[in-house]
Amino acid sequence: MARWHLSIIAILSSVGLSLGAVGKAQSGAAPPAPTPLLVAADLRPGTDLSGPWHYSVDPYRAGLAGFHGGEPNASERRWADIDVGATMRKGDGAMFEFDMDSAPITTLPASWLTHAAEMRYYQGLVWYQRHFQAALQNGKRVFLRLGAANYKTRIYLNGTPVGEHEGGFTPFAFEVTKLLRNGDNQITIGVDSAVTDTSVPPPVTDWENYGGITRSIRLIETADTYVDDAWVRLTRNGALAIDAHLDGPRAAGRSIRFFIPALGLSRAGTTDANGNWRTTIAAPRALERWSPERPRLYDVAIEAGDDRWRDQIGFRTIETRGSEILLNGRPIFLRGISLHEEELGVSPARVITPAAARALLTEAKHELHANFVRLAHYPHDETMVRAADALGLLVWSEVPVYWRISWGNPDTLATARRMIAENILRDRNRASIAIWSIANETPITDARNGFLTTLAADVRRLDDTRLVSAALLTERSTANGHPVMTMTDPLAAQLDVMGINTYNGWYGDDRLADVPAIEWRVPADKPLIFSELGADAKAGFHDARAMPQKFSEEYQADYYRQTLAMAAKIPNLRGLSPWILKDFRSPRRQNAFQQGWNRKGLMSETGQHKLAFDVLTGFYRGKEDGGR
Ligand code: GCB
Repeated sequence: MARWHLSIIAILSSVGLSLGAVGKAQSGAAPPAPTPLLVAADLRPGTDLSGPWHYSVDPYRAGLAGFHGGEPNASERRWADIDVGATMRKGDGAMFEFDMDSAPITTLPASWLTHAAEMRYYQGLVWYQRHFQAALQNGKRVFLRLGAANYKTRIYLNGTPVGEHEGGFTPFAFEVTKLLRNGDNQITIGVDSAVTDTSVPPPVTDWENYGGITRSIRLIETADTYVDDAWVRLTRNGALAIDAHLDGPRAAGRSIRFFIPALGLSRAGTTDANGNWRTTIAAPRALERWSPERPRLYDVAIEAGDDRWRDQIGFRTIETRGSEILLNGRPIFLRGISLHEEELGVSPARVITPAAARALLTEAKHELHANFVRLAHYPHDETMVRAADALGLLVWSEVPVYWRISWGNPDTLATARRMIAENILRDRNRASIAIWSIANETPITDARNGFLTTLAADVRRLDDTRLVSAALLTERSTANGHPVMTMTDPLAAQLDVMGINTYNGWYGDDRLADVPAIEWRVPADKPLIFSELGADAKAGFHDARAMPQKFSEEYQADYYRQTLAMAAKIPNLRGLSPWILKDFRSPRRQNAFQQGWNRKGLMSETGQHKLAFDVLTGFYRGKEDGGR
């Protein structure tokens, strides 16, 4: 905990120093200190609370406040530790407007979208409840950890509030050691999917707002003093650097030991007064570096007293030199594809099991010959990032700072800062993550520049081993009869890699044949990535004419051919992450081809390849072995 506070203070005190070329960073309200981090919690022993849960909709949020405001009426408190049926049967006049024990049952984790037909378009508050058994043990601590719940979450254990969290895509944990009962326990979770003008993301997006508990729900058991945070990485100068933070009554002055058994590596030390330990070790000669071709992961452990923290970590460096991106010191072209967090199938509910993650990423890696994925537009399930580590795919990770954010609102800034911190602290041990992106298609204003300058500074402070990027907007003009796309965003000065989304030939009336001649004016001294390009096609819809219509597979395939020809002419283009691997739900897309889906996938929602899939595969095969 202490370490977290230190880093937040460091971030805040940096604000005055981070006045970059684009203007003044905003300080805003301090991001609330996150609850325990429990880094690599997914590998710690615990009790899985996924499975059957009761659920109850609460469209008027009566469980949170009375209808005149103030405290909620006793008859509405879904989290009360009470047997509603038995209490009413007593006949003493007690009455409730809910009964969680007789409410419908669903299986978690999953968005409520598929709980029942009437839940498909529900946005608002839903209460979940279940019981579980616990056996208390002296000297142990227990944390309740959710991988993510969208968007605002309130947790109660045995009738007592445990904590709240805002943000739909990052993990959070609360200690429940003192609230647990030996034997039966009742847990209630209220999740409100409503996003507002001040949330991150804002309400208008191009994806489905999957409300509910979409990721793991676990009780995690640790020793009384345990490794709450650990960061193990290869620095750009070739050393292994280890930071660890202990939490608990014996965190200070504690013996601690770091191991990589496969390398015969072991280093001992002692934590400082705040429970922190930091060391660097010259990288052993035998260390095999992680790369997409050889995604070598090592079992890594840290021991402190009774606690043993473990993770599987790959070691590599990523940096830029001029307009090059260097992986392990060698130039790389990022052969990418974008993905939403949505499993294959006709009715996805954002259930990313290891098998679902592998199914998606295997298409990218082995069918498309990609070495890079853009996990859009928010941090994906940790399962997805672990699968990228194991399969050998570099990752662009981002926060949903998208389109119309309330740039001037200090609470929105605080939310975004906390979200990016939760994302980085969860994932900075993942070799696959190469780029942290701070924003997508955000119009330039002073307020926005300040907001994003603050985020960029936060990222660099939390992780100095990766690249910072954002998907930037461009302006269009005409010169010598052909279109010119110019990027003048001052934020580019803060970034290591410039991202640009391009849709010429899809949005607007450019003819596909004219796309290759489009001229790009972007700073040449940094790497550029086309972070999106794409066109819709309905799988199976064909148009064999010389000029096929939009939404046909032929149009999409030709769009790819012409856009790739355009891209090939840009000297500092160092990668692509076309939009997108698979068709995804988007309620704003309602024409006859779309019917609620964004059809820019190279595959349909069930995995049927469209013609454009092979076009991009051909381009990527030509780029393998460093080809440009
Ligand atoms: C974009 C957005 C992405 C959309 C895509 C589209 O530029 O970043 O979220 O889904 O375009 O399909 O229009």
